[in-house]
Amino acid sequence: MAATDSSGNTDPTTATHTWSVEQDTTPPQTTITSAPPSTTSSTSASFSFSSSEAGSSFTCSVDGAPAQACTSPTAYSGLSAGSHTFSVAATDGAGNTDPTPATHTWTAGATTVVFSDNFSSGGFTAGGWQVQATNGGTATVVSGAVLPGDLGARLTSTSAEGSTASIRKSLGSRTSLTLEWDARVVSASSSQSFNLAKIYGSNGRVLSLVRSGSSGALSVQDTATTVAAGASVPTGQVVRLRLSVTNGTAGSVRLSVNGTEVFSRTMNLGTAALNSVRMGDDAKRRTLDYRVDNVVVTTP
Ligand SMILES: [Ca+2]
Ligand SMILES: [Ca+2]
Repeated sequence: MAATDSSGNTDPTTATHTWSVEQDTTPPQTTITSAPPSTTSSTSASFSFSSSEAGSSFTCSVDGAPAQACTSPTAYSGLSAGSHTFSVAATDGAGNTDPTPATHTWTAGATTVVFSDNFSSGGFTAGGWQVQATNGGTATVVSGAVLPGDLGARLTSTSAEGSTASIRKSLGSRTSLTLEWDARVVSASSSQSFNLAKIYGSNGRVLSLVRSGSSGALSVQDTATTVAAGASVPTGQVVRLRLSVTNGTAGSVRLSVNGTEVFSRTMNLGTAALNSVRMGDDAKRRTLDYRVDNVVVTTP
């Protein structure tokens, strides 16, 4: 700084003053203040968090994804079932980022197995199946039904009058259930569709998974409509199917094939409790040889 007097003379010795500011080099500490429980059936999660330094900003990440700016609370939805880790790091006003982000690990989409059968008992009795096989239709447990050397269910029926084969399992009253199984269609009439599985409520059938005889294409049928599922079960192939339903007039139906979701839609499943599943078709005169194994039913 230099002063100039009223005559225009500038002070030849510029006055200087040196000072220092306490520079902030201390990173903030991040704390998660609310998070999901360690195990939950929900596939959504919300987190609240705070910083030891006022005025901090935050970045968040789930499962190691690139961190993104976030504010508290931050919510996630549509998480896959299984273990996830959330991490959040505060950055203070001076740009110091917490080198040890706060983390929370939890299990989303946890389910309870209400029924499973791999048919290793050699029959249908142990699983509590009700067997319907009439007029040349057969329901048997045989080795190699689906996988080589492994016991599974084989359902066959013919074009004969009254011929049918299916197995049905009661499950108690459920609002939501997920039915998974290994399916293999060894042969089926190209001119007939048939039901790979049906789900029932206490007022009757609410949902069918239908396979087209000509193409193997799948469709989902509620009490009123049939919708293409965008997937197929080709003859001879082993396909893991997963059908998740929640009842209601605006119920939820989701279908996965070999672990990939192919169909998700609101459908009318009625309001009655879901109470049983049928593998195979109780319609008659269907010419088919259909195999089923590793049936698992879970609830949220
Ligand atoms: Ca600081
Ligand atoms: Ca088996």
